[in-house]
Amino acid sequence: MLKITGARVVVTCPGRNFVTLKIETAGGLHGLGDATLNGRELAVASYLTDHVIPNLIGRDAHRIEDIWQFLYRGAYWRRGPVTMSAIAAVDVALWDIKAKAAGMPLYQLLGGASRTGVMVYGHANGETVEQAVEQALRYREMGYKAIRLQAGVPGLPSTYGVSKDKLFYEPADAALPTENVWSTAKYLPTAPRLFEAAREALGWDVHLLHDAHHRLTPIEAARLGRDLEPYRPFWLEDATPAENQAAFRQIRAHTTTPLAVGEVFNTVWDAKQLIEEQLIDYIRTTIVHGGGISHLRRIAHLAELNNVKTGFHGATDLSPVCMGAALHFDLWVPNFGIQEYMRHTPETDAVFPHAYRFEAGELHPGEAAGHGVDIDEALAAKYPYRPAQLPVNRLEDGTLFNW
Ligand code: CS2
Ligand code: MG
Repeated sequence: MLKITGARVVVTCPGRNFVTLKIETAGGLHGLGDATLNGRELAVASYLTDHVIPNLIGRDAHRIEDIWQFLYRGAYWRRGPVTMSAIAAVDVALWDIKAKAAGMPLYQLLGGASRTGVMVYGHANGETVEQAVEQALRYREMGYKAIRLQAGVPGLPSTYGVSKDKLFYEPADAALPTENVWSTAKYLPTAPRLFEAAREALGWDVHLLHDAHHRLTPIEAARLGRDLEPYRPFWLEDATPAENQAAFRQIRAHTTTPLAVGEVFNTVWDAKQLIEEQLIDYIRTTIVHGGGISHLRRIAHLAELNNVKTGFHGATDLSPVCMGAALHFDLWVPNFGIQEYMRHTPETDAVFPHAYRFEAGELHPGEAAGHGVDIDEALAAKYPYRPAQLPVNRLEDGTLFNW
């Protein structure tokens, strides 16, 4: 019995908001879990502080599965991003504690390494195709084997994925949502041009990815998937909003471009049809929003049975705690695909010292016991929460659309 003696939520904003759960035990071991939900951070902080932590004190930290089931079934109001991010934070903190108690890195506890390192992809973007390709060349110089390409759309003032600072991308840029303007008609011709220029400049020995960010109808997604086929993309991500899982049958019927989806999912139920009908090739649901390691193992095993690989979300709004835990999972999981890696800023990395390292296009979680990520609470306290929300999108005629 390893008694949980305390737990608290740390909200900090070293450039962007992060929510971290710290669980302490009688043995003096502590564990950390990421609970960051971009634009809704305080909802998860309250869910943990007001509704979860009182239920943790006195429980056995080793009983990870029992606590997961208590928090999932016991909530009554199951699923949803807030609930599952809170459950994820508890789950990851308990896995961190168990691995520390066992004196081993978390990947060993999961089943050991299935590969030598974790292939990651970086984010090349630019206002123009030329600028995006220039950034892609820079990422290749940095050793990346896989690069996501995003470019501005002529005629639109801004576009998803194009950032001012080329190495860091943070879309939650204001206390209330900024309004972006979108036109699919203007966008559709740009992505093939971007990929053509990128293949011309980088050749074929690099994986190229693209994120359509939920903005196409299924048939538009099929059109784009077909237009990109000559350039062999590694994947086309979030091609169409995926609440309607069956909609992906239309895309699948028209194109061989691999499909990735799931960063906004929070349980296996969001992806069950997509996976069982093999309508996608990569599942992006990640540890912080998908109920933690215990639930992501279930999703990964279902995916494994159906030729679907993992491709975890890894944007800057997922903290280094999530990245650390994800890398241990990535090193172990048999059907690993790729890991997104948007670098955090130096001030974020200072708040969250970590063992993972980037080398030759791969990340390795390191050999520290647990998930290898900690928090400097004194430094975290210097960065108070700052209200920030994600943008919204409107079509050119003002219709509210998908961001
Ligand atoms: C994007 C994210 O990383 C991705 O693939 O979809 O930038 C996403 O927009 C943010 O994580 C939302 O907070
Ligand atoms: Mg995405």
